[in-house]
Amino acid sequence: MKTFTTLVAATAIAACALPALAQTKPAGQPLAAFQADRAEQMLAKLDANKDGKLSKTEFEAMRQKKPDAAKAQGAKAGRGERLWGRLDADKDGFLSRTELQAMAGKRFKRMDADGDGVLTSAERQAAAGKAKAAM
Ligand SMILES: [Ca+2]
Ligand SMILES: [Ca+2]
Repeated sequence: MKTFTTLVAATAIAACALPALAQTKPAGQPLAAFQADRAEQMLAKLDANKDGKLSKTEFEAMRQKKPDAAKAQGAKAGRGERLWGRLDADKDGFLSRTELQAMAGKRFKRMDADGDGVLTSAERQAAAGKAKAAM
């Protein structure tokens, strides 16, 4: 019986060790994954003509659909223009996947409270709470 108990204990230890090994990736979402996800989500939602990039019209459609979000960002006359100017880095009149990822990266840095390059669910919730408070 003693042997059995030892065996169970050893198995339990091994079972605990496994998830620890799998955790070479920290809990939460790393920057690159966040950027890729965001860009894909925005394209999936906003790229009306499915050309893989956002035209200004497609991008503005989002802002008009979400007036609260635009307000939270402090939308004023001309703000959309300046925002677009910053986002369209190569000034081709479209937001490419790369440009959307750059935008997501900036957002990530604002949300990553402890700056460790990983967005935890707590940091996401805090950011969501702030957005609500701004409204
Ligand atoms: Ca561009
Ligand atoms: Ca973090």
